[in-house]
Parts: sequence; C-alpha cells; structure tokens
Amino acid sequence: MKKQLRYAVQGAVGLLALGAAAVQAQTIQSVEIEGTVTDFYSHYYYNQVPVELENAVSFKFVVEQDTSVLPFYVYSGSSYEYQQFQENLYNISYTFYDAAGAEITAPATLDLELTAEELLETYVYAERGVTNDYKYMQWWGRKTTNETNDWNSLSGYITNNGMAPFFAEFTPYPLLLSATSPVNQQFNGWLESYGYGEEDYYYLSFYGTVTSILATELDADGDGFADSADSCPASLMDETVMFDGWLNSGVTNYVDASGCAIMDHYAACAVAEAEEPTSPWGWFQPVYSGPTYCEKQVVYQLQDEGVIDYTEGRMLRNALSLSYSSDGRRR
Ligand SMILES: [Ca+2]
Ligand SMILES: [Ca+2]
Repeated sequence: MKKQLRYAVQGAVGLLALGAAAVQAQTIQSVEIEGTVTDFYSHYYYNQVPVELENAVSFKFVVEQDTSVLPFYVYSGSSYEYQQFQENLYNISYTFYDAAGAEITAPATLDLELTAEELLETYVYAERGVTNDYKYMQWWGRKTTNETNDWNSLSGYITNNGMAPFFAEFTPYPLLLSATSPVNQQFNGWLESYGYGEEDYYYLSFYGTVTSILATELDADGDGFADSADSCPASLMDETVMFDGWLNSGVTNYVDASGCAIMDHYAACAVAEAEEPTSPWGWFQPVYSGPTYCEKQVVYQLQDEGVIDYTEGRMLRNALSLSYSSDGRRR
C-alpha cells in the first residue's frame, strides 16, 4: 500500500511537469543478446567448467543500462573513438540452455544474475574504428555479498570485425542496432564467482556467436509507453478508475496519448492541493468536503481529448461525489 502511494505521487508529479520541456532523468534500456555457445573455459587450473554448463549450447545475456548517463572517459583519435561509462548498469544476467532448449540450472555458488541492489561497481566500454570497421561494446559489473572478500562479476563483450551495421548511435551513448540475424558478431562472456570459505570457485569464460540483439527501452508501468516517452512513468494501473482507494467508478482507467492514466490525473489534483499554501486562518478554515476544482476539471479535459465519452464522464462525476459524500469514507 505504501508503495502504491509513492507511485501515485510520482505519477502525479510527472503529470504536473506536462507542458514544461520533457526532462527525463533516466532512460533505462534493456539489451538482450542471444547466441550459440562455442567453447567454455575455466581459468582456474584446479577447477573445471561445472558439468551442467558443459551441456550449454546457447545463451541469453541481458543487461539493463541507463543510456542518459554522461561518459566517464572519452577518447576520439584519428583511428578510433572510445567511450567509457560507469555506474549505469542495473541488472546483468546470463541464462544458458541445453540442446533441447531447456534452461540449465547452474551450480548454486555460480551467480548468474547481479541485480541493481547487488551491483557495487559497473562499467561499460565501447569502441568503434574511424579508419577500419572494428567495433565492440562491453558491459561489466561486480557485487560483493559480505565482508569476506567475495567476488562475483559478470561481463559480456560483443565484437564486430566485419562490415555489418553495429551501432545505431555511438554518441552520446552507444546504442546497438537490434537485429535478428547479425552477421559476423562474436560474443565473449565472463563469469566469476567465489566466496571465502566456499569450495567451488568459478572463473569461467565462453565464446559464442550472436544470433539476435534486442534493445528495448523499459516501460516500468507496462502501459505501452517507454519510460522516456511516458509523461507518467509510474501510472496507477488499476483496471477501472478507483476513488479514494475503494470506490469503483466502473469506468475503464484509460491511458491517454501522453501515457497518463485517468487515475494519474486525479492523483495529480491531490498533489496540487497538498502543495497549496496553508490558509492564513489556520484551523478555522471551513472544511469543504466536495470534489476540488482540479478534480472537476479532469472529466472535462478527458472528454475534450476524446479519452472518455459523456456517459463515462457522468459515471466519474457520480463516483467522485459519492467518495466525498457522507456515505463515502474520505475525510
Ligand atoms: Ca510506461
Ligand atoms: Ca504511464
């Protein structure tokens, strides 16, 4: 419940920013690279590739990155351009599949997913040739689990030495082209997991051939509008418009062309009201217990925009009034 309230306020703040220049703090993109596994190696002479992964024939590497960050280091020379970013990865994971396409369960001590909460340090490296076609991009992240010198890192490295298009954009942030059948792209994955006192240490790498690259921007509230194109990136996504958390208007909680749901519009009114200066009369101010001007305007605005029809407008007005009435619980 508390979480939902926080989202409501975020959504409403996004809505209030409408009309002003859209400034997006973060643009989170998910990059999903799939391919076939050619060779697995263990870099510890005393430890082998875990038997489960010996059966891996394909892989999926997924990384979530903030593409709105500024580079940490840039080099632009006569033969190549290089960019380095840090602290902009939120999730790195590997999934491996056997010949039948079934997901392989890795040994418990081999960490194949590092989440936003766990990642302690991340880097992204990208380079493209100016006078040749050599290009690469690498994602790297590590976590520590406790104070006992644990080390868990995951890295993915994709290269293209051929002529196939690779980057959709290189600056300000390198964006890979999505492709279902990339040509001549190699992948090199690194998986490192060890913990003090653990018997199984892993320092593995594998080579693979890329079969698909899918880059999609995250849509946190799942309304079909990518975060950067969503004026309310944390919409209240109830199926029907609810007032005061309990009164169901029966009207579908439509999302408008800016990515804001009807409930976001009402939530924005609540935020606007809360931000109004306190009355000079203090507690003597008469308490008006009806819909606010802002709330009343929501229906007209939505009807003007064609989001709702007249009947739905009436249903919203009735439900809103009822939520304020003596039958309602709003106080
Ligand atoms: Ca969205
Ligand atoms: Ca939204």
